Amino acid sequence: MTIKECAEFLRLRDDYLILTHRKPDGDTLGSAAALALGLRSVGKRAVILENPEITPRYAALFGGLGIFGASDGGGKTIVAVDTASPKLFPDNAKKLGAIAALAIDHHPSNTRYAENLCLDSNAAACGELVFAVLNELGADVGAETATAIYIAVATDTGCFSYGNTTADSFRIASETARLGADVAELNRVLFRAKSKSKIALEGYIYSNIVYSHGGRAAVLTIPAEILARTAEDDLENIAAIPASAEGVIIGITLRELADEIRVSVRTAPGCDANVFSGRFGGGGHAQAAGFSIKQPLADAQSRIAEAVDGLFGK
Ligand SMILES: [Mn+2]
Repeated sequence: MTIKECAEFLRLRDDYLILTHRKPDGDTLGSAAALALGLRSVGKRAVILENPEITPRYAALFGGLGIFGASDGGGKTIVAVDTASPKLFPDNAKKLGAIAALAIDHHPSNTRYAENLCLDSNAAACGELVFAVLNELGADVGAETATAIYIAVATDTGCFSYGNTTADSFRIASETARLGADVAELNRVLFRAKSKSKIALEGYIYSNIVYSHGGRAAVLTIPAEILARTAEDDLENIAAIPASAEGVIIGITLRELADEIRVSVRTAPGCDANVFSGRFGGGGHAQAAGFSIKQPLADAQSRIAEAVDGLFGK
């Protein structure tokens, strides 16, 4: 459905329960917070289902808004934001996600699990769509809502530096600044402030990237023992590091978790991360995608090496 139809849908219903995806990032949380606050501003009831995986940094940014809570979903209109597939909901949201009335999303890989879908894969962030929907709805966008939208757009664009950044991203950011988002402070918290454990992790990353295929591929493996002394917050955006090396077309980051190898893929234009990840049952965006492999690390590494051979030749 279009932005207009999405706003009309929201105008007709009430009692919203908003779902975010697992490993919640700034976009899913910012989109949910802005949607909840915007709906409340037009007299609707709206809560966000508590996400057990929210990290301390985002809990500090969003926790004080009073919009997170528990619910069994009974009688609620369930809306999912920034979530491409029902597999991506945290455990407490899986049942509810399966009966979602609406999904607002910007992932081309969206599996159309919700009854209604408002999708624009040209949007850099789901938050851009939520902002448009709220404007269409005539919602009162105050400083808190503007802040949530800014967090969504700024984090999904890597502070307006990734290839997905558009004129709309800047326009929306500009509007949120006018509406009261403290852009300088948010940028400091989101992009410059680092824990000492994050700096230590970056030290490991910068000395352990393995290049191949004439420097066009960069693979980073973060083994379990390094992850054990790393906070979840520290891992945000680290997948961008291997791909940031000059000349790299595809940067792949493997994280050795207890039960699987989680893989993040970042690519330069012309190399499709969504297609690459799709071969392993994952997906995402053209320049940023991911997947999981439930095999030992060495097997995952060799399967990925084979797939990279497939891109560039041996
Ligand atoms: Mn997103």
